[in-house]
Amino acid sequence: MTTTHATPTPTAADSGANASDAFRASTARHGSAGTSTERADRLIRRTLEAIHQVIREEEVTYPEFQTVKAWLMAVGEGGEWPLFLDVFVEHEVEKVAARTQHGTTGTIEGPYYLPGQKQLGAVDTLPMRADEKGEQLVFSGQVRDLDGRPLAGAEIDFWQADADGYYSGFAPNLPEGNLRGVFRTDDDGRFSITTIKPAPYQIPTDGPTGAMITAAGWHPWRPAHLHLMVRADGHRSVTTQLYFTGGEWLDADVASATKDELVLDPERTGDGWAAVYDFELERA
Ligand code: MBD
Ligand code: FE
Repeated sequence: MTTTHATPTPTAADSGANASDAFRASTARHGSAGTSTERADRLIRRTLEAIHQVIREEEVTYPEFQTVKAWLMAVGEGGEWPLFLDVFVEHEVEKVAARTQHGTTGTIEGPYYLPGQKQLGAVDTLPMRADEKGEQLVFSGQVRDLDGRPLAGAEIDFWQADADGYYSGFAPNLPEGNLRGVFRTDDDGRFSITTIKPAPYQIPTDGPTGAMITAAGWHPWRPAHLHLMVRADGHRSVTTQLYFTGGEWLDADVASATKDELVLDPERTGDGWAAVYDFELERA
C-alpha cells in the first residue's frame, strides 16, 4: 500500500465505527434468526466448551485472561466487531451456506458493503474521481441460469477498494459512492464494467484487530479483490469476490476468503487490463 497520498491516513476508529453503523443498518437486509431456546442452548454451550477446552489444555493464566478481557472491550469500543468477525469467522459461515448453493461460487461479504448505490447501465463506468489512481480495468461477462440461458436485467452490485486499498464510506476524504455501483445486464445477460485495478487491503494496524494480528506475529493483508452481489428475479443471489492471478497475498489472505474458481486472469490492453467472468445463478 502506498502512504504517499496527501489525504490523512484513515484511522481504525473511523472505519470501525462506520462498519458498525453499516452493520446496524443492514439487519433489515439480513434479518435475524428467530433462534429457539434449544438451538441457543446448543450453540452457546458448545462455543463456551470450546473456549474452556483451550484454557485447560493451554493452561491459560490469569494475566492472559485479563489481557483477553481488555482486548474484547477494546474491540467493542473501537467498533471493530464487524471487521474482526468478517475477517476471522465469516468464512466458515459462508462455507456452510455454500453447501446448498449451486452455480457461481460465493465467498464472504465482508464489512464494507453499502446498499442503495448508483444504478448504472450494462456497459458503464464505475463512479470514480477525475484523477482516480490506478490502472484501468474493464471487467465484462454474462449472467446466466444453470441451463445456460442469459439473464437479462440481472443486477451486479459492485464495490471495491481504490488503488490505495481504501473503501468509500469507511475511509475519510473519499467521495460518497466512489467505486460503488449497481450494473444491470442487457438483453443478452451481458455487462461491461470500466473501473481501476484495486490494491491489496490492509487491516487497520492501529486498532484492536491490528493489535491482535501484531501480537500473534501474523500479517494484516488481503489480496486485491473486487466485491459483487449478483441478483436476478426468481433466482438465488450470490455474494462473491474476484481476485487477480499472481496477486500478492493470494495464497495467504488474512480473511481466508480466496477460492481457486474466483481468480481472474486479466489480459493487457492498450491502456490497462481486461478481465472476463461469467456468473451462473440457480432458481430461488
Ligand atoms: C475487506 O476489504 C474485506 O473484503 C473483508 C472481507 C474484510 C476486511 C476488509
Ligand atoms: Fe474487501
